[in-house]
Amino acid sequence: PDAPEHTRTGMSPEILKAAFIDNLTLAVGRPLETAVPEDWYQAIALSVRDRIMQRWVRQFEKRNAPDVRQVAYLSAEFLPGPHLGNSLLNLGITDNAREALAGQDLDLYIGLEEEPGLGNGGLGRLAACYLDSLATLRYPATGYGIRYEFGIFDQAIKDGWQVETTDKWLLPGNVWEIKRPNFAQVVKIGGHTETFTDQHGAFRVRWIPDRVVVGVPYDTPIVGYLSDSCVLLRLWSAEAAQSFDFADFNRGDYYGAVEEKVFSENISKVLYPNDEQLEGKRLRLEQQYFFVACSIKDMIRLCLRRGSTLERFHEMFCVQLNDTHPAIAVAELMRQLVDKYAMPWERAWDITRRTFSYTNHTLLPEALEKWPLPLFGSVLPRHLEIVYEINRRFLDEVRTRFPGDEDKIARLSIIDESGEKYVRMANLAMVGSHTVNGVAELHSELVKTQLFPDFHDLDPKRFQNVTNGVTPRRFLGLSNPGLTRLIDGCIGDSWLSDLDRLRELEAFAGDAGFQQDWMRIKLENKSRLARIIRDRTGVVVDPTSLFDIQVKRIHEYKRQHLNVLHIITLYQRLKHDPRLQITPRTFLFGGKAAPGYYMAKLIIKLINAVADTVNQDPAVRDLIKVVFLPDYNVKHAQNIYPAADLSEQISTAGKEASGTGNMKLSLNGALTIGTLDGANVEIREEVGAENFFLFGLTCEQAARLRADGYNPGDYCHGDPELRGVIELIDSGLFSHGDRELFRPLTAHLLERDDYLLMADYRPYVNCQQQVGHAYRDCQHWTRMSILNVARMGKFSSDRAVREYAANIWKLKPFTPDP
Ligand code: 26R
Repeated sequence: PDAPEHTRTGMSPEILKAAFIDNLTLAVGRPLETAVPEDWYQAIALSVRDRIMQRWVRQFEKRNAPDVRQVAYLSAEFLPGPHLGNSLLNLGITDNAREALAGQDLDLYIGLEEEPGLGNGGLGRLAACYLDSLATLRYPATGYGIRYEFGIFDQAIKDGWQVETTDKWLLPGNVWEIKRPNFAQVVKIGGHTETFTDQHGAFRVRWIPDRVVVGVPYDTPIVGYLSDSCVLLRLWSAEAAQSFDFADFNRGDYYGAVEEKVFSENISKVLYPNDEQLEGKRLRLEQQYFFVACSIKDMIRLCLRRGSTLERFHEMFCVQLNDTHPAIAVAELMRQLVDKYAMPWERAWDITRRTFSYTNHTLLPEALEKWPLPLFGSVLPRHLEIVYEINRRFLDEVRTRFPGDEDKIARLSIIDESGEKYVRMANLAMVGSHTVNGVAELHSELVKTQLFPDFHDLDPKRFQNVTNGVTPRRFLGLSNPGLTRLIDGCIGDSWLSDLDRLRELEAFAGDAGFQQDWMRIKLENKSRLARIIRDRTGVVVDPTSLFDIQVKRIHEYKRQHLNVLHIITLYQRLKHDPRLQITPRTFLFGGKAAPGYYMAKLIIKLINAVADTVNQDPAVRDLIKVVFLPDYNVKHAQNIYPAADLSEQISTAGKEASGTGNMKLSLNGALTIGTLDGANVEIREEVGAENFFLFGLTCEQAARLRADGYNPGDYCHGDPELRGVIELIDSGLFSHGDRELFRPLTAHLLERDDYLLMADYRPYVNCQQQVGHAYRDCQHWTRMSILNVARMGKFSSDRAVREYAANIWKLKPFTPDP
């Protein structure tokens, strides 16, 4: 007979109940009678952690076997979202936990968790989706990053403006992480280099830093969906080398000693909330180097512990660079191999090139990282020398292939010497990687032709595409239980780990009964969101209206203000014709603006100003409601996606690398109104042009328009309705008579309009009219919604991770236990 289940590992409702109570009393330290919901959350989370830890430890031998290659995913950002709900789902014990809690509200407890907001948006969330898929597919993997004490700021709206407050996610404690002081690493910063001759008479370099900090890893194992497999998220926290500098202390300089501690700990203090420009921030460079150095040293330690030599480093580890933020890893691995382990340069370079691959996530020129040379040299003096040597050898090679083409050499160089000198991190990542990939087909083409054409000429085979994907576990299974149950009842439950099976839903797209159920669930989800909107903003919205949703970072290129122009257009029409019938809509916005990005903040103010005016005006007859939901994050996103009817993906073509919100919304049955940008192109291909609302310039047309001399004013003056909208904003109607408040925005649109809103306005508004019309045909809309979900299989992060593993990492999954 089976051994009885252990309280710390068993999965049955009875055992879980015992575990919760054990943890409540013995770990949280609360008697049953006085426990508050926060105590229950802790007790349940600790019980879940036990079960994850058991799987993690069980896999230990396999993971450390000498022939196992693993991927290290280096990312300055991870946005995992709250862990408890997802871990219960992945362990397959949500129902058992509910039963164990007989009568108590598990969802309440799940909702109490503070999420680790250790990322800005798409890039960090993608990393988290990939960890979920890596674990689910049983690949050996570690996500390496920074344990920021303060993640992305919390956003509040005051008088329509964004107000930032610090994110104190660690305040209530974090049960999911385990501190590993024994694996701490020492990191050097600043100082100078010296040369010396070693005992074999070889010429060597040593780096004398002017300060050192200690990186302490905190580990969070991430369990896969019904896979019994885990991956590790290892985040580094900066600590002072000694908590007291005793020399200073003995001299009586107590404050001086403590100051040093504060200085060191600054490195992992806060996430930079910028997702476009960042001018030479020393601390940011220190952050990047800090986590990269810790991670590379950790890999070297693991490599040596397994009895391997560093000659085989690239056989033990493949390292994925998530954008250029960790690109300094190329120089750091070279430094370790050459300086510390005395490896010949050529050998070290070969290993380095076989180790790294690089993912590009943005084409925006202002988001390409470059460091002023003096700054780079003062933080990383030895790395600067190494970068120069890498560059010298690389450019020598280029010169033999393209003799005399000094322009080309200047463009390829890792050092930008056109004016003030800079280190170009993208060029360093390119030169140091065996593969570079974009994140959607269109984007990957543009990476070849627009961003790195010279590198592409040099070596086209290095360029790949891996279209992004999202985890269906969190973004459908967890966040949309109603739809999940309906799909399970229809095609079984295997789709959650094999998303292509959703295609079996196509057969039911025209089934009247199924459509009814589909609509009922969407309405329930919308009613839930309507309650959240009322509770958080005071605005009352009608759940039967069309929920038109744009949630993402606020950026001019994402064109939230184009959406606003459409809202004002409808408003203007309703004012002119008091009996006009339009499809009732709720416009919902969510997203944060970088604190220093003035235009983005003004767009938030505009949305709220229009909301205030429109929501109050009796002439609107409640036909349109506008809502800005503050503090958009993973937790809120999980309530929003399931309630969406329409997904706004309206960036200027050629600007959005991929987008992933587009996938999550469509996966939840929203139809997309969008441009041919990023992954929209592939979403439309998959769902069918007839189930997608397309508008706007293509990226080629946009380029041609700009080249031919774009004059936004012409569009405005040629379109009376558009002119009316701009004039309405300028009239002060939305700003209590202040005619100047939004002038920077309207003036920019009329005079420069970098993102071509004026050109795309009329096609957008017309397309929106078709949307409104289509929504009135409930059955047809529902059919399109079902088909959207049925055809989302491609956009699972499982598919994306398999592609990385097969084409870039050459990685094999663990074989399941017999
Ligand atoms: C250099 C620093 C200021 C910085 C620049 C850019 C910091 C952060 C970013 C964020 C970028 C790299 C980002 O998040 N890009 C997004 O990546 C997603 C995942 O691939 C894409 O879906 C999305 O289109 C892209 O904007």
